[in-house]
Amino acid sequence: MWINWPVIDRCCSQRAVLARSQKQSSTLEDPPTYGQQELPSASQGTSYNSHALHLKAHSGVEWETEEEVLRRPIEYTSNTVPIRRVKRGDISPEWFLKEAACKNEPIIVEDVCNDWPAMERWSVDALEERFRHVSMKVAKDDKGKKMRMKFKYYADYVRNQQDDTPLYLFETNMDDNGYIRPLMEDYEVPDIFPHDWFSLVNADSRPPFRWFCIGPKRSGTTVHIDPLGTSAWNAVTHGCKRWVLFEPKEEKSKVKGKALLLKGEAEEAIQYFDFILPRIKKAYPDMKIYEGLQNPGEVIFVPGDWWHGVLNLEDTVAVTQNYCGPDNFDLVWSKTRKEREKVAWLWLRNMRRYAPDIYERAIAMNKRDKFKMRHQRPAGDRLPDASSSSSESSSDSTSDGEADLDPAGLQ
Ligand SMILES: O=C(O)CCC(=O)C(=O)O
Ligand SMILES: [Fe+2]
Repeated sequence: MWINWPVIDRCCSQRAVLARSQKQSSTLEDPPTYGQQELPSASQGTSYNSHALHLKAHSGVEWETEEEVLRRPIEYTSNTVPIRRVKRGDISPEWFLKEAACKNEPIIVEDVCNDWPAMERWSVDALEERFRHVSMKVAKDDKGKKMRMKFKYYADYVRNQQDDTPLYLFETNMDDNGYIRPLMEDYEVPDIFPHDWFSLVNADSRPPFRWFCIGPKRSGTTVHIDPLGTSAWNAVTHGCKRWVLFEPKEEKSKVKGKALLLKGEAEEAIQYFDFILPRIKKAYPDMKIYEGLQNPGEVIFVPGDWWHGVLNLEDTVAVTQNYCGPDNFDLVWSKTRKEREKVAWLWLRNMRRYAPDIYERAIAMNKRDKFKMRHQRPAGDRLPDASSSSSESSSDSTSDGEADLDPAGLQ
């Protein structure tokens, strides 16, 4: 059974990465076995190892291991901006709202979670003791179905994997799955993020917003924007994440280095940080590239609409939440009313009931932009660009389709 692991992880991780977005899921009670024939062929992408070897051969430096990229320091060129850092003890929530959140600037806050039980309870060993038989989401299979794996198998995988793009555990059902819920006791939302205006949407209609993540070393997330203009905080309890961020104004093709990819090169996180990002730095000297390392106890703030990507330099455990608050409401509302019409309607209804100030803000925006919500338009009247989604995230992006919105609900 064990011998099959390198096969399954390579197979799954090459085809699909994160498990957050799909509605259905399959449960794997025991490690699945995949046949050799299902391995991706060499033509599907350059493997990371062979590329690194190639580089070494040309640079004349002796080949060490593929771990080298994980230890390489950030290269500070003229267009690199180190992500700003502050200590939690030196700031207040008011300062954070005014100087970071409202200014839409990424920042790493040190010493935020040092007291969380998670700092001890979330080592892979400790998690394995508590969640041995609990299945968590680790990937999507070939048909796009979520794949779940019992934690005892995932823990073994993390300890032994040598993959190019390892299986990333992204579990979103933290509070509605009773087996996983104990994780919620291990951390608290940092008090510098007091707002959660999406909580006005009933839990069963609210887009996913909270993830428990385990990224084995070399895993990561390719450059993307989070959904619906939401901002995010991400707290690391174990390991180290390397981050890159770009301002919202930058073009998708540039931040992803599309024009700089050679034939056969894949766009996975490790290749991105190893050789695509250095090329981007050279090719676009005027583009600001925000970079930094996030260590245990630290929280990074990712402002809404900012491009961002991550490489896990070590086996890394983290929790992340996306939010809407006074700092980003205008962006989130303008995207939600267009991209998630039913959610927007349910949200507006509850704003009106429970948060009149937010309701007024949403209505004023609709008036200003002459935006007609679905219940205000004739039946069958679609928004001009309703299908376009500005979010590039691997997170939930399900559309609301032809939802039945009853105008009476807003009366
Ligand atoms: O930690 C990571 O890999 C990135 C997380 C992230 O950007 C996300 O969940 O949207
Ligand atoms: Fe993200």
